[in-house]
Amino acid sequence: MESYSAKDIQVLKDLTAVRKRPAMYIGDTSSKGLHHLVYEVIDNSVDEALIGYCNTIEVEIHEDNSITVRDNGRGIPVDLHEEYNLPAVEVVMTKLHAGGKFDNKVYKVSGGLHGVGISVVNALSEWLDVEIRRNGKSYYQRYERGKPACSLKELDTENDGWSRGTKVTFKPDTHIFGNYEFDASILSSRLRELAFLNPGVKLSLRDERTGKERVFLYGGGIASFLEYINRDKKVLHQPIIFKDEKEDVKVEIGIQYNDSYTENIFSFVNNVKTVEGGKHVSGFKAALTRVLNEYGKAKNTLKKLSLDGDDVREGLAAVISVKLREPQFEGQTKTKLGNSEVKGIVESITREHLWDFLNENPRDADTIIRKALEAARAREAARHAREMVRKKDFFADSLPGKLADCSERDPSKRELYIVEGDSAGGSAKQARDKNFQAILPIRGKILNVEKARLDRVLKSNEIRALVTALGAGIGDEFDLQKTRYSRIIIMSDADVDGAHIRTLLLTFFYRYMQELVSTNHVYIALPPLYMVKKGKETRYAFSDEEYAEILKELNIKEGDPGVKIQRYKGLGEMNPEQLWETTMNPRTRCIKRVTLEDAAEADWIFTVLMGEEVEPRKKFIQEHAREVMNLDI
Ligand code: 0RA
Repeated sequence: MESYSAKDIQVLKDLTAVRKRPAMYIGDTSSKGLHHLVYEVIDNSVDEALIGYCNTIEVEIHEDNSITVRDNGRGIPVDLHEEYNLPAVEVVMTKLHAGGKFDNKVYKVSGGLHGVGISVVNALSEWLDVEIRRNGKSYYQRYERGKPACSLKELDTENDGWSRGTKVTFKPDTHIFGNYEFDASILSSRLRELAFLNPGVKLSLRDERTGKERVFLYGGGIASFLEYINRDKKVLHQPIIFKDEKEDVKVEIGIQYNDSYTENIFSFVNNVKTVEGGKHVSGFKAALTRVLNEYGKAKNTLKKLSLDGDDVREGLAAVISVKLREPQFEGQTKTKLGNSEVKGIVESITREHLWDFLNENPRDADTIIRKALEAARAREAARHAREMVRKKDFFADSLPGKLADCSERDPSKRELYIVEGDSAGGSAKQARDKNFQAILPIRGKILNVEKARLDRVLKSNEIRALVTALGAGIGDEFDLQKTRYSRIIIMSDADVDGAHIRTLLLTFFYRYMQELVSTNHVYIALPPLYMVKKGKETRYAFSDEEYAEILKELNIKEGDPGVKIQRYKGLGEMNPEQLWETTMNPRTRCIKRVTLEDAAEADWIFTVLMGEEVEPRKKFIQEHAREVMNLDI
C-alpha cells in the first residue's frame, strides 16, 4: 500500500461510492438488485454478440450463491491502459463507467439500470474472479469488494475447448444483499428473452444446487418470440414480421392476432424490457390504427365505421424491439422510452411494412379487419357497461353483501383483505380488527380476465363485488381518489390454487386499476407454512428453509415429545388468533407490497398461462407456482 498514485485513489473512491449507495446504481439491494448484477455481466457478453464476436453465453449458479458468466467474445482487453498505467481489464473492473477510449459499443444503454458497468458488479461482490482468453493466452485476476487482490496474471493455456472470451465469477456481498439467493426461474426468463432478442446466440443456465440445466437458442428471433407468446392460443393468421432502420434507429416488429380479447405488446429498447412502453410503442400503436383504417376504407369493409386503438389491439400479440444509440429512460421504473424522435420512426416503418403485408396477404388482412370490426361492435356494449358504472346504477349503491366492512371512516387508515374462499373469509372476519380491517371473500376462481372484454368482466359477480367494495370505478373510469381503502391485501393459500387466484387478481388490477398498483396500494399477505410450538414458545415459518432453521435453533426434531408442529395447507387451518398474529396484525404480520413491475410480471405469467387448453396452463402453474408466489422476493 506504500506508493498509491492520485489516480489509484480516485479509482478506489469511485467504487466506495457504489458500495455506499448501491441502490443508485442497481435500483435496490433486494432480490431485484441481486439479479441485476448478473444482467449487467450478461449485457456485456450480449454486446459482444451484437457486434458479431460472440455466440455462446453460459451462466452457472453455484452452491455458495456465486455466479459464473462465460462468453466466447473477444475477451476484455489486457494491454496497458496509458492513462491509468494499469491493464485495461483492471480499469474496466475498478473504474466506474470505464469505457471511454475503448468503449466502441454500438448501442450503449444510458439511463435505465443496465449499462452501469461491470465495475459496479465488482464493487458489490465479496470477491470476483475474471479469466480472459485472448490472443491464444490466458489471464486471471481476483478482486475483493472491488479492490484487486492480486495483479493480472498470465496463466498456462489450457486445451479445454474454450479458446476465446471472458469468464467472470462473482459472489454478491452479503453485507449489501443480505441473504437473498439467486432464483433460477428469474434468470431463466431473462435468458429466454435475450435469446429471442438475439437470434443465434446460445444462452444457457446451469444450477449447481439442483443439477438442472436449460439452454435457450432461437433462430427465429422476434418470430420465435411471437410464437412463444401465442403458443397456447389460437392464432388467426401467419405472423407479420418486419425489420428496418431509419436515422440510425433499428426497428424489429412482430405482429400476430389470436382469438382472445386482450392486447399483449412486449417492447424492448436495446434488449431492455420497457414495461412502461414509451415512444416506440406509441409510434407503433398510431401506425397500426391508421393503417388498418386506411386498408379497411380502401377495401370498403369498414363502410362508414372507423376503428379506434382499442379495437385494433384486441387479441393483438406484438413484440417491438428497437435499438438506438442514446436511449432516454423515463417513468416510475425507468422502463419507458422518452426519445420523441423514435415515435415517428417506428410509426413510418410500421406503416410501410404493414401496408405492404396487408396488400400482399388479403385473406389475412380480411381476418384482421373483421376481428377489429367485431371489437368495435363489442365496444358499444362495453361503453354501455362503463356508462352504467359511471351512473352507479349498475353497481347497486349498497355495498356487496359479502363484504364485512370496517368502522374507520378515514380511507387512509382502512384496509381491505381479499380472501380466497368463504371459510377462510369466516376465519378472517373473526380474526380481524373490525375498526380498520374489512374482509371481502372471493369465491373460487374469479373470472378469467384474459379472455373477457370489459362488458363481460363486469358481469362477473366476484368482480362487481370487488369494484363496488373499492368504490373507485374500473378501467377508464377508475378514480384513485375515490378508493375506500388505502391497503388492498390479497390473502390466499400458499398452494397452486392460491398462486393462481393471486395471479388472476394482480392481472385484474394491472389491467383495470393500474393506478392502484403504481401508487403501491396493493399488497400480498404471506401466511406461514408451519407453526412450531415448544412449551410456551410458538414460532411460525414462512418457508421450508425457515422451518428447518427454527427446528435447528430450538434444537428439536419433528416428533419430539412436547413439540407441536402444524403444517398449514390453507388459511382455513389457522384459528383466528393465529391468523391475526401471523397475517393480519400490522405489528407482526408479513405482507409484501406489489410493485407495478410485479403486476406486469403477473400479467406476463398469466398471458403465458392463458389459452383454451387447460393442460399447459396447469403444467405452467405447477412449474411456476413458487415464482408467482414469490413475486418481489
Ligand atoms: C471493454 C472493451 C471491449 C470488450 C469488453 C470490455 C468486454 C467486457 C466483457 C464482460 C463480459 N464479457 C465481456 N466481453 C468484452 C472491447 C474489446 C476489443 O476491442 O478488443
